[in-house]
Amino acid sequence: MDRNVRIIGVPMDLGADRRGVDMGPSAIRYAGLAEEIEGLDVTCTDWGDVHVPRPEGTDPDSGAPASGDAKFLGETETVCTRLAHEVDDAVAGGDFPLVLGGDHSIAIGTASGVSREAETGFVWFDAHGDFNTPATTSSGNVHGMSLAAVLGKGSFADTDWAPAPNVSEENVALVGLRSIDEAERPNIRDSDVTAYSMTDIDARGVTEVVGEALDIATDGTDGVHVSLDLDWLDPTEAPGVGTPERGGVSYREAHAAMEIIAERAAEPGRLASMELVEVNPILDRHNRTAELAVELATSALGKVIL
Ligand code: HAR
Ligand code: MN
Ligand code: MN
Ligand code: MN
Repeated sequence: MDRNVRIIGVPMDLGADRRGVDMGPSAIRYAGLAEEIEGLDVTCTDWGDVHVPRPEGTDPDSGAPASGDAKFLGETETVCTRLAHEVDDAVAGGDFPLVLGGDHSIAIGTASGVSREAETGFVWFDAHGDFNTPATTSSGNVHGMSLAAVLGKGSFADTDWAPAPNVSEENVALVGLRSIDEAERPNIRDSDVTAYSMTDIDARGVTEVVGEALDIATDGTDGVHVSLDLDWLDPTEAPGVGTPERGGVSYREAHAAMEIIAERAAEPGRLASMELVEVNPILDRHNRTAELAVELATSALGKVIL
């Protein structure tokens, strides 16, 4: 990594049903994130946390009428607008933003901040598509809609905060899918994103799939944002997530993917930003999912075995 890493925590859980993911930033810091990054001879500054309102005393129906069935949309807008500002600030200051969630709804803020001045491709590692809209969601949870929001799908198109300024669908690749809602599937199929399921990884191997995902995300863009939902991994490796899904990638496959990202970071379509989301220490065993998040982040930032 050729830039100072700026850590930005977002203790957000309003986009998900299970409380505990708001403690993700603390758990990831406690797992030694800053120390491990400095061990790579990369400087690192912890910028603290973006303020997130508490769900107690807030109204889940805020943000209506345009929100349809999206809970806490007003608060999500507030948090994502703050985060977008912080990420934009980091990029403008020549730093590399490393954002710690929090649930995956925060990707709306990261995307908007990182793409403010630059065409940005996305590689979205996830078991889920996060492609629901307020019209198709069955849960009302914004973390299941965040990629659709970034791309201005459905009623998100009518908002001025959700669609990212410089992200094209053609430059978005999802990797590792295995849980898509019935009503969500056509949203993905009718879009121009490229979606790789676990079946693709089974057939072609993680190296080839991630290499192709990076080709898509770097094609004509200034940089790539890596959004890493820890439920991308198999729950045997990452038990501390709110919505675990069997059949995810292994520990080695996840490392291989991050190492490919690190290799590409030196190229012109370089790594622009990264986020680690959905870590839930309450559901975890001895903080191992947060430790895994730290290991994967350092791999993506250039850690090698020899
Ligand atoms: N698809 C389901 C929904 O919309 C579950 C989605 C989300 N879980 C996540 N996001 N962790 O990746 O509610
Ligand atoms: Mn500022
Ligand atoms: Mn997700
Ligand atoms: Mn997920």
